[in-house]
Amino acid sequence: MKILTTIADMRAAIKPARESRERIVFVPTMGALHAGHLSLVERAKTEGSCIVMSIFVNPLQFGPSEDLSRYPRPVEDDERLAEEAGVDLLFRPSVEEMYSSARTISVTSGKLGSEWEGKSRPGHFDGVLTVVAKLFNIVQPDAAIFGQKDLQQAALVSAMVRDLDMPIDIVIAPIVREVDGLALSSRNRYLSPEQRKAALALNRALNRVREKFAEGETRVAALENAGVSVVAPEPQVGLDYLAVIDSKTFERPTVAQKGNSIIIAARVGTTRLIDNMTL
Ligand code: PAJ
Repeated sequence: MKILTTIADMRAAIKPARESRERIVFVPTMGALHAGHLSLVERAKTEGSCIVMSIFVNPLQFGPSEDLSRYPRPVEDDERLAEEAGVDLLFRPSVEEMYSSARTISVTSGKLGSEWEGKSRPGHFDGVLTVVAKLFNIVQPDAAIFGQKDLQQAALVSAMVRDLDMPIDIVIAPIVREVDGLALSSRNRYLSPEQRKAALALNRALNRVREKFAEGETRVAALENAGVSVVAPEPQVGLDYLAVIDSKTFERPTVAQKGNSIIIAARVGTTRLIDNMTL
């Protein structure tokens, strides 16, 4: 595995693969790699032969009171995990390399970017799309893999590629969970053992909504109430939102249908967690 820290080196390293018409598949991450990230690499290997991963903790997508400075950066573990997973090129630029002081242009994420996660984290998705657009321009992959874990992010990246005519296939890979159901996240390492247990309420709430739907309940408000009633008794869990939405538009229907998504966001202590499931 080659590790590149400058844009020029990254472009030079990818050139031979492009010239020999290898299919280049890209997995963008912020590091603190876990089995969820590594599942994206596995998926990437089924899509192409040259696998590029980026590790960049993107300051643009963190709010002023968010966890940018404490976000985990286990550099050596990440390099080892990426190499073992089969990454060919690892792009790990500095903030200065990615953002020149002259920078004035950014991508705006539109209406969808200001709802749900975007409402709770103003500017977050503009930051995500700006860095993803930059990374796409640097790597110029044929395909890129994103996790369903960040459902709204995946929808927005797909919309950006469509609306800005970027010739990149976006692949969405399923959520990897712990055996007890907790969705893997780099932020799980902030949780104390007690909070870790409380965090399972997110998954339980999603499952409860799914069960209700399977039993024949289709009224969205009733489904959402069933989910909220699972989280409400947990003193450690502060619910931000739980909603049944159309998986493409992220709008709430009044009557739920198969294929809709249940999305949830909650704070456990100071850690914000998100999860989702398909009905
Ligand atoms: P990060 O949170 O590191 O996630 C990188 C990728 O891994 C995303 O596509 C995310 O959806 C996926 N992922 C995270 N947890 C997962 C899980 N449990 N199962 C499957 N996939 C999972 O998302 C970002 O970084 C950033 O916003 C980024 C796109 C890199 C832009 O900065």
